[in-house]
Amino acid sequence: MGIQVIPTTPFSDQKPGTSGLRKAVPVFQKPHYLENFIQAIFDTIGDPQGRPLVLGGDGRYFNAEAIQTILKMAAANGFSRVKVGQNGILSTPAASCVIRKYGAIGGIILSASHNPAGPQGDFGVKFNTANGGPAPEKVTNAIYERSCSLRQYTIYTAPDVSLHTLGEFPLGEMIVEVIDPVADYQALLESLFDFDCIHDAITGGRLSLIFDAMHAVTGPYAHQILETRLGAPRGTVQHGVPLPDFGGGHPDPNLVYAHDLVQQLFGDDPPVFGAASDGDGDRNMILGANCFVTPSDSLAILAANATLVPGYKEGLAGIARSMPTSQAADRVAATLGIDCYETPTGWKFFGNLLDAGKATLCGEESFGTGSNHVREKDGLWAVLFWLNILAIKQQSVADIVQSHWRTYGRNYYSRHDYEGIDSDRAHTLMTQLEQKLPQMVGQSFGAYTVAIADNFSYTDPVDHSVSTQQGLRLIFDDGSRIVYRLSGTGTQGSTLRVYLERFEPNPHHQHLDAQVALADLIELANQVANIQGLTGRDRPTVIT
Ligand code: VG1
Ligand code: CO
Repeated sequence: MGIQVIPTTPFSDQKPGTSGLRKAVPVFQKPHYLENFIQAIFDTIGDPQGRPLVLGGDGRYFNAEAIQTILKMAAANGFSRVKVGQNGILSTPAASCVIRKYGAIGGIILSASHNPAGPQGDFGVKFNTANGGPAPEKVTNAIYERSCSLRQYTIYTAPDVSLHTLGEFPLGEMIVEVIDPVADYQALLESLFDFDCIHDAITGGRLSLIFDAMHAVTGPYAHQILETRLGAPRGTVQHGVPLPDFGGGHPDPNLVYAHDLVQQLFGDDPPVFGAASDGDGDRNMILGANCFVTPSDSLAILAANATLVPGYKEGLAGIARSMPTSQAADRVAATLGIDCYETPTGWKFFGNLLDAGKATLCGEESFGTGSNHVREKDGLWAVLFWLNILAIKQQSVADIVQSHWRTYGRNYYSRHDYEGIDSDRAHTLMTQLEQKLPQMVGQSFGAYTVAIADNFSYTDPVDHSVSTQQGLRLIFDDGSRIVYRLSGTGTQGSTLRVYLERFEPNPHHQHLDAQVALADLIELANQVANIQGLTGRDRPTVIT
């Protein structure tokens, strides 16, 4: 027992991506790999005394082992207290909530989010700062630099700490505090939404629902909040037992991977509402009877109806969306007379806007929605926001969506992903396309004339930091767009994402299938970037 100093050599591949460091499990299992990255975090965050560190994960394979390693390293690195979720569980938004509530120095969340899990699946480590949000680029860059020069790490040698029982347990000089992963988070949501109104609508039979936890972290949260507190019948929460391999599934709540749920909402006798969340609980998919709400529309609809909900009844300071997210929210912001911010992809870019009080609601097209209540996107928060609106309006999801389109117009939207393509070819595609952009301005392609063609660059309005190369944009003179990005969360090859958007103001033309409505743009996107030629793929792997 005692503190050990372990010599190590740096790994050159510990640069965090869009959302933390994600690698295949066997990479994290390499000797010293996890330890090096954790030491790099600890060396970067400053004095660990006095304020707790928050620790938890989505329960995926390797979560339990990693938690023990991190606890022992925290004890050896001078932390006084670690608040860890019972059995090592904390969803991403719950971790953000706990960091903020208890003034923590920050938190470590173990998750690869929507990536599959298991011995051959993915694992990940995210570091969140004291505001509860993902570390901004200047912090992740500092962690990476530290990881490149690391020569040793320190760890306390002791038996594993049991995380089954709530309470405080010593580990060397440090206290390990095992907390209920749901309680603080539930209390926060209860302060925002009218739980009694939702409860009455559910138990009164006016609001039927199903929630698919995809065998990931939201199971215990959804059981407690939707069934126990809000009175939804047992069985409302499906796939509610978290499994280390997420049941072999892909815990990404979209039309492809949440097919069980989709079948029920589009089948016989569907419930009023259906939703799913991802591996770590920060994403959401919203469905109604025979209706899918795109995440971009969901953000706009929540914004337009926010004052119905107690936590937002005073109105919104502003809305923020990631650049590839559709401009539906911009139209609501314009009507409300509030600012709408356009940030690069990744929740870390919303942190400054939320901290500065410039934005209240934020969203990404990738099934991420959230607000200033925490500094992460929040799956169950979005579900409760919808339930609160439905309980008050007593309309179907489809009616709410269609009447929104009639008022604001419809932004037809779709994302086409080409997953696991050869990295060299993906980079060639992006480079060749970027070279073509300058001469494309002013050119016409059928009905579309290019107004702007660039590589998106963002200057943070709060700290003025600049983030360049955030996605290639073709913006047409009618506001339609094609955006191309390479994913920063994958672990195998490269994933090309193509985002397509077209505005339709005429209510008579708002009921097409998005793939049909966007057919011209899809064709153009493929042609301009020579996707088929360069990737060898004749169609996307996932369409959302
Ligand atoms: C994807 C999404 C992005 C999201 C990120 C993390 O990133 O596009 O919007 O913030 O995943 O989400 P990328 O770089 O692969 O496009 V989560 O729920 O996986 O932490
Ligand atoms: Co996630």
